[in-house]
Amino acid sequence: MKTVFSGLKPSGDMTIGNYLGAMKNWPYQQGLARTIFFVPNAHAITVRQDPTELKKRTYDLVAWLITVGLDPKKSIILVQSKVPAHAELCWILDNYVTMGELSRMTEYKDKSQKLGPEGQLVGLFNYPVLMAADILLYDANEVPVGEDQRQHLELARTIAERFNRLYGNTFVLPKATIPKTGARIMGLDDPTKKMSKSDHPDSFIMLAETADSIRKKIKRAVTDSDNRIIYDKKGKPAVSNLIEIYAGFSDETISVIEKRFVGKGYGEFKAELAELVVEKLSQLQAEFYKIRDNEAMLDKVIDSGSAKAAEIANEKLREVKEKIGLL
Ligand code: AQP
Repeated sequence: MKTVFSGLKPSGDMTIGNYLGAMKNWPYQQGLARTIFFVPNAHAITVRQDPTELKKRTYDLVAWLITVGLDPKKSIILVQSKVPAHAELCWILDNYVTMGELSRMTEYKDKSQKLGPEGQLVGLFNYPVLMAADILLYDANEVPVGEDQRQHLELARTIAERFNRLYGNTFVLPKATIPKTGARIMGLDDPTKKMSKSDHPDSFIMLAETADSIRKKIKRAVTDSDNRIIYDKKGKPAVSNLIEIYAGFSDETISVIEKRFVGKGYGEFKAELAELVVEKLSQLQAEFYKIRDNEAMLDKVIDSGSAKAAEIANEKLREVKEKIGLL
C-alpha cells in the first residue's frame, strides 16, 4: 500500500489557499493509502513566532485537519516537534545537500528578500532539508501539495537519490501530487503573488473569516480591465484567480462557471462568489468550533498520532545511522 504524507505549518491562520491547494484533497486518500499528516511547527519558527500564538495555532491546525475530514482512526496525525527523529534526520541530510542547491530555492529567495538581513536565518535556508527529512522518514510515495512546494519536493527526491546511490536503497523517492484546480491561489490584492497566510490580511481569506469580512474582501478584490468572466491566466489573472476559487468551492469545472456568467459583470460574479464562500466556510467553521473546543481530545489525537509516527520514524533513522556508521 502506498504512503501519502503532507502537512501545513502553523505560521498563520489557515487560508482558502491552504485549503483548496492542499487540505481539501487529503481525506480522499484515506483507505486507499497509508495516510500520515503532520503539523510542521518546527518549520514555523523559521520566521519569528509569538510562542502563545504558535501553540494555539498548532491546536487550531489539528482541529482543522479533523474538520476537513481526516479521521485519526484512519490517518496518523502528528506534530513535528513531538517526533525528534525529524530534526535528527535533517542534520544527517544536511551533509548530502549543497549550499548551491539550497540557494536556488525560490521560496527562500522570496522570503529572505521580504524579511531583510535580520530574517535571513540559517533555519529558513535549511527549511527544504527539514522538509526532505519529514517526507523521507515515512517512505512517502506521494506528497499532495500546492504548486509552490514542487521545487522542495524535487530537492527531497534529489537528496534521496543521492543517499541511495551512496549507501544502497534506503529512501523511497517521493512524488508531488498537485491538484488540477486550486494548486496556486493568488492574493486577492495582487494576482501575481501567491496567497500566503503570513502576508497582508487584505490578500487572503482565512478559513475562520467572518461572513461580513469575506464579503468585503471579495468585493475589494482586484479585477482586470474588461468586465467579462473568462478564465485566462495570462491575460486576466485576477478574474481567473476568482474563478479558480469559485471552482474549488463549488466543485464545478471552469468552463461550467464561465458559461453561467456569460453576459454578467464582475459585480454579479463577485456577489455570487462571496455567498458561495460564506456558505461553505460557515459549514466548516461550525464543525471546527465544536472540535476545537475539546482540547483534551486534541491532545489525545496528537499524542497517540505522534507516538505511532515516532515508531515508523525511529526505525528509518536507525537504518540511516547504521548505514553511515553512526552509533
Ligand atoms: N496560495 C496557495 N494556493 C494553493 N496552495 C497553497 N498552499 C499554500 N499556499 C497556497 C499549500 O498549502 C500547503 C501548506 O503550506 P504551508 O503552510 O506548509 O506553507 P506555505 O506553502 O508556505 O503556505 P503559506 O500559506 O504561504 O504560509 P507562509 O505564509 O507561512 O509561508 C502546501 O501544500 C502548499 O503548497
